[in-house]
Amino acid sequence: MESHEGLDGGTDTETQTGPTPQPQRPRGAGAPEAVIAVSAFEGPAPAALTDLEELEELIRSAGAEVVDRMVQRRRDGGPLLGEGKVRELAALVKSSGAAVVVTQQSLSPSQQRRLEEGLPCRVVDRTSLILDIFAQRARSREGQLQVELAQLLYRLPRLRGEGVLMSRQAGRAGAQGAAGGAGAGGLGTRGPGEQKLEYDRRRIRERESRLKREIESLRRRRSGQREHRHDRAWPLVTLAGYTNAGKSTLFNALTRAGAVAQGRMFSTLDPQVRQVRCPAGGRALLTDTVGFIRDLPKDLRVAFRATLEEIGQADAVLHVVDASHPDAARQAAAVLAELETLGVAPDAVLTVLNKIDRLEDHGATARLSVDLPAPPLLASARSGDGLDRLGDALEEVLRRRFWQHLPFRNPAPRLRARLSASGASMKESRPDRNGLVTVDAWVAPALVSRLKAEGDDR
Ligand SMILES: Nc1nc2c(ncn2[C@@H]2O[C@H](COP(=O)(O)OP(=O)(O)OP(=O)(O)O)[C@@H](O)[C@H]2O)c(=O)[nH]1
Ligand SMILES: [Mg+2]
Repeated sequence: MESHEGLDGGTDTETQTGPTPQPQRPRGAGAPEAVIAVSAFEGPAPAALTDLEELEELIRSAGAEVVDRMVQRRRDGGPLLGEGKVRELAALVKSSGAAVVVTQQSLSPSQQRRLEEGLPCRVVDRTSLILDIFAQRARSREGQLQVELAQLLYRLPRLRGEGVLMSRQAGRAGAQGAAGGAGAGGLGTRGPGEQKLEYDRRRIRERESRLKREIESLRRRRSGQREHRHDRAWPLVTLAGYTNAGKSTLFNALTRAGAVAQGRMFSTLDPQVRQVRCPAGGRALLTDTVGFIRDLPKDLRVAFRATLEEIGQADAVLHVVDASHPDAARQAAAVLAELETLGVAPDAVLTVLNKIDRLEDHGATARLSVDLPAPPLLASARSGDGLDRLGDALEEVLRRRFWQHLPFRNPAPRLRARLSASGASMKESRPDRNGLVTVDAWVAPALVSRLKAEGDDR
């Protein structure tokens, strides 16, 4: 490819476009939007290429089509893309018929504006792309509120930048829709510049507070339900893992549920809970939840705090890794770091190397170069391979806390009924010489303490 000023010649400069030049095709209505993926990276090139592949996967998951890519090493302290590079990209946009350029790097409002001025298409960064995918997937009330909050948080600082631009534009002919797409389009272009923006900003802040309050009240309701589940005495187990690792498929395999599992990223947003039975009969509640991704946008992290916190409260976490993914080790490391921030104890984590049916060499998974708190389990959620061992291992992790030997002088019918109503599995010994009966129960320690505190007939 032709090189341009300020970008070529140095050993620190790499440019790649490709994979294959796409002939321009007429795109009918309803066809997926054509997108060019762009990365102006710093740091090691192999990681940047893997990140770009992930970006392309995200673009496809958002329902668009990647028609070309541009990878460029960014010069120290230089602009994201130099002028020549922007011109090159503009030509690529025209020849490929792309409607959108998506950048791997986050764009400041001024970077975004500069690119939009130089390109005949919309410009979106990775964060905003992920927010878009979340917006498409959110089904539950809580999920929708969380996504809306994340979008507001993302947009607020950007309004300030646009405010300056819009106030400058206010005196001009005016209503050229901002190229930022839905939501950003038109904001500030119709009114008297800053005043309109101030007004909108205030309303946005009000909306932000309302959303936070509503999310908090839904969270409280859900945590009430969680308490109730504790009443039922079962341990809480959460699936966690990189997006697309196979969490929902494993959830379905373990619970015979019908959770959506698809070969696209972030299929699951709303937590789902089902009962699972461990091999020796102990029961647990299994939660399927939203997937992780490297560099999770901070606005999403804030908005999904409640969902993420729930992972931190689980009695055990099944950390699902797509062992067939070329980037499995980095993905696993990213998830483990996230689990640590959420306060998950290392001995509560069971790592499941999933999709082993796609591996010819199972030994390859053992060489996965990531520090795991415990030896991983190999499984295929699709074929069912390894799920028995997984059940045993899960039971082993939970057994330490949930399998209890409770001595009773006389387990009166009332106590038996309470334990049994709470879902505890019980085995009762015959009374010994002193009339003591031991009840082996699979029951949460919290429930036992409460029964004791309530002065049951123990
Ligand atoms: N070959 C193979 N494919 C699997 C296996 N487990 C899951 N998959 C496929 O991987 C893709 C992603 O599976 P999901 O279960 O949706 O993954 P997830 O982790 O829930 O993904 P998100 O909810 O998007 O974060 C789907 O196409 C599944 O059919 C497996 O053991 N073997
Ligand atoms: Mg899922």
